Amino acid sequence: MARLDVTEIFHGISFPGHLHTQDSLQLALKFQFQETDILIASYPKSGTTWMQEIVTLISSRGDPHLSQTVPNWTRAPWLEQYYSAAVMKVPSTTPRFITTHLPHHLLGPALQRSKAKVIYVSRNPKDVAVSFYHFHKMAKFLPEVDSFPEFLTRFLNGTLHFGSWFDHVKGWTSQTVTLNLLHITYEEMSMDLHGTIKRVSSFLQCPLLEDELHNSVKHCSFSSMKDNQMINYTLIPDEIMDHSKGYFMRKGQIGDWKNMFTEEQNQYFESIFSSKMQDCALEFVWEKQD
Ligand code: PPS
Repeated sequence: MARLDVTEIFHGISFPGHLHTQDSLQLALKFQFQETDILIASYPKSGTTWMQEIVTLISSRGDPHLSQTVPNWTRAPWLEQYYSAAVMKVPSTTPRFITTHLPHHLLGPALQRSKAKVIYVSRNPKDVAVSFYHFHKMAKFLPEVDSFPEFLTRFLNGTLHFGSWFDHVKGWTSQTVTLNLLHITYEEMSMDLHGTIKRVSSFLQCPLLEDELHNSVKHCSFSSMKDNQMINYTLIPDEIMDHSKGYFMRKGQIGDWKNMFTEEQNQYFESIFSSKMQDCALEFVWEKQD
């Protein structure tokens, strides 16, 4: 399945045809969630892979064997991608880890009928935009990008692949009452990984002993994950991800947007952000705090 230049438009949102078909997207909306399922939902570049590693290590009680032998897309497949039906045998007696980049307005109806645990991961959108821009340069299944200003405009008006960041974040985070949902931010993971893993493990009803927690923290660090072939995407051939153009595990920092945004771009961003987020009380961490 190459289809590197194919775009699937589904409910008005573009998805890379390399990983999605109309059928796979449609099937995701009809997915029968089980009470034991654990769903990681996120807009791309928000810390998805990091959370996949965290839930793997929690379920393995800090033992890295699974995370070092099975690729993340097999451990926690994306529900809407074409291969997921084959990976997820239903029904399952053990908890299934599932990932999605779909917005809540598409996946919500399927989840409404279940008690599945949802972990929503968000990240400050300036860093998301920068990370996504760099990822477009290496991922050959995403459209070619020209300049950063043009990319930023498309990010802000919601016309990039995977749709609008604003709709995604507002849609999912407004569901803390209707769904069994835990909202975790990239910045929390970055500033307090130990505390975050503890929170996630208690949400998953899998509390860890201190040494299990310590091992989980160790194997979820940026340097550990950057060296782990099962999570750093180096298993993907250059024809699909051009590793000479950058790394998936790129910088892993809060506030990298400051190295990219001009003052003018920042003002433009702020004006769109404040108008689109006026109905939302979420607060974001924009730079590393000492
Ligand atoms: S994707 O393509 O949607 O699955 O990408 P996603 O995993 O959501 O986001 C990738 C960014 O997360 C960073 N990352 C980490 N940062 C710090 N520590 C750890 N352990 C970690 N794991 C992943 C990764 O480097 C990407 O961010 P940038 O800013 O590009 O470095």
